[in-house]
Amino acid sequence: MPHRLVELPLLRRLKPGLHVYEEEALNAEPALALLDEPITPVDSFFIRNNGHLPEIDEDSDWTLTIDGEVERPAVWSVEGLRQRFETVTVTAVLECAGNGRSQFSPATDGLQWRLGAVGCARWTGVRLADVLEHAGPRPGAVYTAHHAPDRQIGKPEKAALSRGLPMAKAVAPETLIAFAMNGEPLPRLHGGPLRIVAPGYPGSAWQKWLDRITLRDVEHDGEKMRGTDYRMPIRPVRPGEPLDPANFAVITDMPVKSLLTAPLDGFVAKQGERLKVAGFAWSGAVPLESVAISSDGGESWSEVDLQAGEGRFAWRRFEAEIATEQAGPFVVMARARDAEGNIQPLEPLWNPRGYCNNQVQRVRGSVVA
Ligand SMILES: Nc1nc2c(c(=O)[nH]1)N[C@H]1C(S)=C(S)[C@@H](COP(=O)(O)O)O[C@H]1N2
Ligand SMILES: [Mo]
Repeated sequence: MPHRLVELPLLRRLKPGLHVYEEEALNAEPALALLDEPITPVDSFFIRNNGHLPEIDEDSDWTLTIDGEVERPAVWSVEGLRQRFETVTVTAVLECAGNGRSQFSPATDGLQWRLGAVGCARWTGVRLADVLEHAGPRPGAVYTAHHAPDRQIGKPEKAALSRGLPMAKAVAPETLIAFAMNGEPLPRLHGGPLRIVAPGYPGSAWQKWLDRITLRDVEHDGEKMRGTDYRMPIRPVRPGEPLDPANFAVITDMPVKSLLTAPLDGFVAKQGERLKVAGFAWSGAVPLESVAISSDGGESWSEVDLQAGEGRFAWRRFEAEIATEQAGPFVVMARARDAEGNIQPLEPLWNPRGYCNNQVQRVRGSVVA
């Protein structure tokens, strides 16, 4: 059965709680109330596409080609990968580099994501390292290039996205070619039958509908891999300043961050009752260390207990209760810190394309007598 573009009514049925930004390049994010679970259900998971959804026939016809700087190029079927290589499951946060972009001032180009372009799922597949080892990378191989059949809107000759990984991340044990999500076959909307899982890297590195991996002897320069795309300035850039792509580097690591999933913006609490606060924290390459919350506008912070979470790349839950002594406006904030002392900033670190906003979230509500 050929896979047609997803019809909006179908999406609304599959993922009823998502706010749809764009239909042609389907982009949608959940309300934060839907993210209040350690493992994000597929029907609450955000969707990010740079182009049309590809038309895919049966999974059984799918092949993955390995070529470029390798001794033994190969073509794998999904079944072939499953039979030849060990199956592993990694629980990991997938976050779009543009998550939180709507909070930048001045506004930057790009989808104006609120805070929901993130989720944590169990990803099952084979290690990219094993598949590459089988092909025998040549000494000159420094970067992978990932390819998929989705095309840009109005430009069918152009790939929607073709990104890659530095070899060190490609062969890291957590990096997968995944075929399942939360124990189900990987849904088409999330890249089925095969996608890259690159824990700690921005979502853009998690190529969906993966059908070719080419090892390269230079940093990959595919679609959305050049200029300022998914790149951060290596020294601060002021709004309006002319941009020199030489001052930008590929985002290879997402910053430490937390998300409050309770209470929600606009909450009303009763004076004298304790207010339940809950959320999640995660980080990229550097492990998460701690989370503190504040209910006095950041004057004082108190550390909360972090639940274990499912391994190094999963998000970790925190729950706390805070006193509501005075009636009036009430703001809850959470701030995560990683093991190298990096801490969420109180204001976003502006950059021209609006990436990696890990500013402290402020949930605003009120306490009533
Ligand atoms: N082939 C392909 N893969 C892709 C993309 C895309 O447009 N095409 N978007 C990337 C981006 S920017 C993100 S944030 C994630 C989103 O994954 P999801 O839609 O499963 O949430 O997919 C990545 N993989
Ligand atoms: Mo993204």
